[in-house]
Amino acid sequence: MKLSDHPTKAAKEQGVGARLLRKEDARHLQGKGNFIGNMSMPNISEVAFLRSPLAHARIAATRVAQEAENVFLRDSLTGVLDIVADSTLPSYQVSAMPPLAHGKVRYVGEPVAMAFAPTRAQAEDLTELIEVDYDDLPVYVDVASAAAATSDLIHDEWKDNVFVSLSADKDFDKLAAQADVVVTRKMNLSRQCMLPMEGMAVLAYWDHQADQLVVYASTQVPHLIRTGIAQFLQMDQEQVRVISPDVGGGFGYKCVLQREELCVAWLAKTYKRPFRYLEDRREHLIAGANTREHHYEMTAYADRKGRLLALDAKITINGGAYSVWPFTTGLETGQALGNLPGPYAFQGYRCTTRCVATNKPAFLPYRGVARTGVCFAMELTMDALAREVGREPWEVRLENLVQPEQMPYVNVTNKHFDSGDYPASLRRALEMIDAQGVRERQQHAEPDGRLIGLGVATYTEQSAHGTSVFAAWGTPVIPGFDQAAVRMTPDGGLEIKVGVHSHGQGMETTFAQIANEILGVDVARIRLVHGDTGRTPYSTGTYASRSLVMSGGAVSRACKQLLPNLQKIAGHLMGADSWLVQFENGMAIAGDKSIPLAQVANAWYLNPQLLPADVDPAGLEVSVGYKPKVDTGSFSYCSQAAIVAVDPGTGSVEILDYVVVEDCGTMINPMVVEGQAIGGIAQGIGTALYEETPYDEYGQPLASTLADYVMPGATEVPNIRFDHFETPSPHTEFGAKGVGEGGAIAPPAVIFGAVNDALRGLGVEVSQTPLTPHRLLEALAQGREAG
Ligand code: MCN
Repeated sequence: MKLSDHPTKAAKEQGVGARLLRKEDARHLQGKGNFIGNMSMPNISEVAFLRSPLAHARIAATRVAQEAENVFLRDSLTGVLDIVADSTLPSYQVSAMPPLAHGKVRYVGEPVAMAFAPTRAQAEDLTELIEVDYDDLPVYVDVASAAAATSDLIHDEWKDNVFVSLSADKDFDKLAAQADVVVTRKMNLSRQCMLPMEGMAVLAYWDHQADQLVVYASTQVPHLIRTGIAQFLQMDQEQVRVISPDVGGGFGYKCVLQREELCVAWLAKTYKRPFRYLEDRREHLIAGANTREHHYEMTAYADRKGRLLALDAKITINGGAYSVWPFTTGLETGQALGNLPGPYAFQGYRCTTRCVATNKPAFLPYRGVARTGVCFAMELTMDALAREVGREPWEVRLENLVQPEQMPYVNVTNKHFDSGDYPASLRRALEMIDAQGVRERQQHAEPDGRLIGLGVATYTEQSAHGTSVFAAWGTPVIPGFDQAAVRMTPDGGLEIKVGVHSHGQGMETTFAQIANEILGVDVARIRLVHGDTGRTPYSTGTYASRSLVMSGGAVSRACKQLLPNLQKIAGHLMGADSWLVQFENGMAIAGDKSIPLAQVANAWYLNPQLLPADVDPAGLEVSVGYKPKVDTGSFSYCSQAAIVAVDPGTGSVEILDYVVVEDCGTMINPMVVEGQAIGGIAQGIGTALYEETPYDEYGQPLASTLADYVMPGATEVPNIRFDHFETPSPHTEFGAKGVGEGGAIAPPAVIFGAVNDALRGLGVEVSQTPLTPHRLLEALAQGREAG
């Protein structure tokens, strides 16, 4: 009998590829999540920080009122080292970030002092008993003034205000000289925040029984946080346990060690009792998560058909005042340099990328990392090139995309594209959005006077980067592998332990689907243990769309490693050859015989007399390490297209339609893949149209509440339509590639492309995010003036 004909086999509902509802949703929908803000603990103190009101100043004197207790300045934090995020990049300058400002302040909102009390309000009152005298220093808000400065540098010991500068030159002069067409453009992405629903949160206490510092942190990377806390508090790592409970979104904000986390850990270590700090929204907007501020000068060299021969780019990133630990400013800088060419096959490339220090909060690696910026710059350059050569924007792209027969393809920056059909994905997106229909519609004026435009973009998403890739960005973190531990319980359930952290990605479901595919255990009977350094294998954590490929790959391998023993025991119990035994729907099946998995597990744990003599004593529990076949990462890719309506009277932009054709290899759960993409696209729409943290010339942030900082809500996110390609990666388990960041990469490129398409008759091009009504009206007015 074939397995598919067996009476116990139901339709495949749970394994790889099933659109399963997320297990974890029930808990959250019923308000049963376990967030740090909801925790209570006897004798807990709440912590508040006094923050700098100035962007750049020396601390001349500090005075603490006599009645002030439990108040701390940098000097009071004995035994704590400054957070030093080092890098192996040769040009990199190290910024030592003290847990509390020392000697000078470098951005508005920088923590200068800390206080604790029974309530947050009382702790905030205590911080007001501290007086600080500041001597103003010149403030560097923009990259040009910061890079030009020769005195009063942001870090006194530096030679200039540049964190790091990288460059590449591959056959540029030779190929640029052959060009018939040269197109130059500038693009700018404004600084913005990251705004997960839950901000930074940390609770630390001393476990007297274990003689251990326990830190609950809202983090994506619990093991790294443990390493960092131990390093900067000068403790042994086994004396520190980090638990990351439910986390209300991370998006990259929570993959670094924050100074507030270090301070709270220090309090718990010092006073041996519980302390907690919860960042409020205003702190988050002013001093927390800052990202995206990129500036581009792009020159494309092409032939008359728009085939790109060479690209010259200058990229400047506003890195803020400090490099964060462990993902330094070198990461964003290296990613920008390496990923700018996108999915295109040109051969001449010259690029300089600088990350400049300014008096703004530290730059953090937001979802998509540098790729949202480089996709914006590259795709707007493609649009400009298409206009220049008089072709449709997609025709020029199809001319330049890496072709399927070229796969696997090593591009001009040595990226190893593993598999896929990039032109087919663009053609499918054009079909779904009805590009020809849009062109016909544009022949006639819209009844409401709005202008219609079509935008397209194709990008690659390097995911699951390997060891060598991270080494190229100078980070000390080595993320090219992961471990998983898998144990069958005596009643046939399964426990999976992983070091990555799921905080919205749905891994409690998708990792269970992987195990179900191999072992046939009901997903409801599989528990994912994550977010606790005391209970899970070491991992650098969740970021860079790495969890499925690395940690999910380890889960797959671990489940496969359980198989021989399971087969041996099951075969013995059924009187069948072990090699015949397969597992499905909670059953072990051999030909027309079957027994429940629970019976097999029970035999191993509780009925040794039933076991075959040669059973492996490793039993039904394994811990397995995994790395993909190559360490260059796997490359997902995607084409997105949108139709927008631009109102030239009000400057508003409405997204009328949005389509996505993505390929992340084999999908474990297509519903989760779509959810990840939709979330990312919503964030990308925010970058494109709404989100900005402006600063005045004194470095004062002008958006400090959600009344001034606009985020897209449900009404600003259109109904997004999908198609999926599934080209397996040759390098990973199941051929899966990462997808978590992808959605956020293309929307600014797509939306600006569409707006510029709508405005093409007016001779206006926009290229600065976010495209607020004000900016759009200004551009239209300039267009009218220019005639
Ligand atoms: N998946 C799948 N099939 C694939 C690829 C992925 O079913 N071929 C599923 C995975 O099993 C997993 C999810 O999609 O459940 C995302 O997997 P992956 O692409 O490996 O990304 P990570 O799990 O490593 O998540 C990190 C990524 C990043 S870098 C950011 S930033 C981000 C993101 O995920 N932050 C998020 N998505 C987020 N989603 C939420 N809700 N909250 C965040 O903070």
